[in-house]
Amino acid sequence: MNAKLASRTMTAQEAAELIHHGDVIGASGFTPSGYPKVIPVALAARAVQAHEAGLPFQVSLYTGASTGDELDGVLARAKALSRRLPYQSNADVRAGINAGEIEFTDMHLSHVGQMVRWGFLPKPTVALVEAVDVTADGRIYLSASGGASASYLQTADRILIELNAFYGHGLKGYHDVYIPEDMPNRQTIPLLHAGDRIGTDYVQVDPAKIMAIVETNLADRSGAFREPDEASKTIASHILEFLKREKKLGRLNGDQPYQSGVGNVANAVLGSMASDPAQPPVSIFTEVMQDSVVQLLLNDKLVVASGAAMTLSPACQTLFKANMDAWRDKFVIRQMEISNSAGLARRLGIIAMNTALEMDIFGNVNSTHVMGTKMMNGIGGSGDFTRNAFLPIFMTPSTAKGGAISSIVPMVTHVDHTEHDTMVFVTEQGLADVRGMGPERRAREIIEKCAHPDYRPLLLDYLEEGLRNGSRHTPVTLGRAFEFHKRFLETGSMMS
Ligand code: 0RQ
Repeated sequence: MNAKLASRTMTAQEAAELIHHGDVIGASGFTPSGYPKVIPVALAARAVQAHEAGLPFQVSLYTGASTGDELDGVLARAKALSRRLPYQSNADVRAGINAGEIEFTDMHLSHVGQMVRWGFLPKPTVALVEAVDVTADGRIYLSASGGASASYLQTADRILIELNAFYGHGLKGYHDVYIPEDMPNRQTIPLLHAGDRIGTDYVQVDPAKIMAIVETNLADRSGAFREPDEASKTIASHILEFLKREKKLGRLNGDQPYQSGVGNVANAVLGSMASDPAQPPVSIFTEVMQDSVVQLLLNDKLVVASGAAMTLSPACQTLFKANMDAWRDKFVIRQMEISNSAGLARRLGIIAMNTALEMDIFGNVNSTHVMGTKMMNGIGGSGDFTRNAFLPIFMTPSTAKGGAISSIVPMVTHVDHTEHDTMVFVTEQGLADVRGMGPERRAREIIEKCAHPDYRPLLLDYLEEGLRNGSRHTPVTLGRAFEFHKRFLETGSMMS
């Protein structure tokens, strides 16, 4: 670090003093990966002090996606967040959103960078990013996530950096930073294969904007993955069987990359691929590269993986650290405008696998709102991928809360993915491939293949009444459409 930059090294408390009430923070972080870990803690303490003194202190927080508790949790508990986007999964942030204390904009992740650069959203005033290196001429080498950091760094006037030695310089070379040109001069994104590198491995900024550098040595705080439960394993086996059949039918070729959502079910699907001796090597074009991607690599089943973050369990972080030099050509960390690009999902012909909270018999999917009103996490990248995938797959256990909730309902209470976007549904009960079917056939297929047997008669009864009294095209009975949800709210179970 040259003298000029060295003069900007300071403590987290000093850096937090550079953030003011009303600031819009564009932070790094995508799932608990590559997010700032000490400045937000100091900022939260400042906010608490200000509140105790009767002064207002709140900021807006934009990130890549959800982050760790040292960013989202501390700020939410300090009542320091007025606005949050585009995705979160922290219990305290969620509570603040559902209590109406935090305004949450639930967005397709691929939209964020462009909306920030073009001023659709209030411009970030502060970029707060975790990096592994920074140079005197303003090259910032990001840590384990890409998110929307490059757009935040370009638009904000104040840049605060946490320089984290945990992965250190070994992580240099993993990122591929590419921002599409502005219209009307936008070019074709020159990416033809999942692993192509089309940009730089750093973000270039004006070094004069770097106000603070805080040195740390801290791991991302991500949890260990649970051993997949029986339902997840069964869902994974239905999907793998289906994909093999599709290949045999000539409707998939071996090179089409996979996108896989977050969480244990998604991890179980890729984990099952990794342990299937018959599985040929696959490419991954996704958002979050989880442990299962490393498992694919260790089992010689990974061509390359591209995503917006490496989100690894503590054990897998240690393994990654030990192999960073050897694995550099196997992983690409991108900005989410590229990892989630609609155009690239179409071009590459991705197979998208995401988790639903609930799906209805006609194929609409709710990924975000419990009982239609309570925000869970957000749509994240599931819409970016689902609408543009070659083959979108939604998975979920057929019931939740010990069977009191059916994940297959007459009508979803909030629509994130419409029947026009969806194609294949999977629960532990089976797989419904509804491509090319009209609403009635879709409904029969989804009820028969995916619904839990206890709920099938209720769903069929609903469908039959629609066919008797409603339109024979989309047999909805409006007066009964939310009867499952109403019953759950009244009795604690969707079962009659
Ligand atoms: O609640 O933990 O209190 O028991 O919802 O359910 O089965 O553990 O599922 O952790 O995989 O999350 C859709 C939320 C699934 C997630 C969602 C209850 C259930 C449990 C969680 P408890 P599971 P998961 C790329 C892709 C949107 C974003 C996305 C998500 C809790 O996958 O946020 O796909 N997706 N991004 O009991 C009421 C129902 C329910 C229900 C389950 N029908 N009604 N509660 N639950 N079904 C990643 C990114 O974008 C970063």
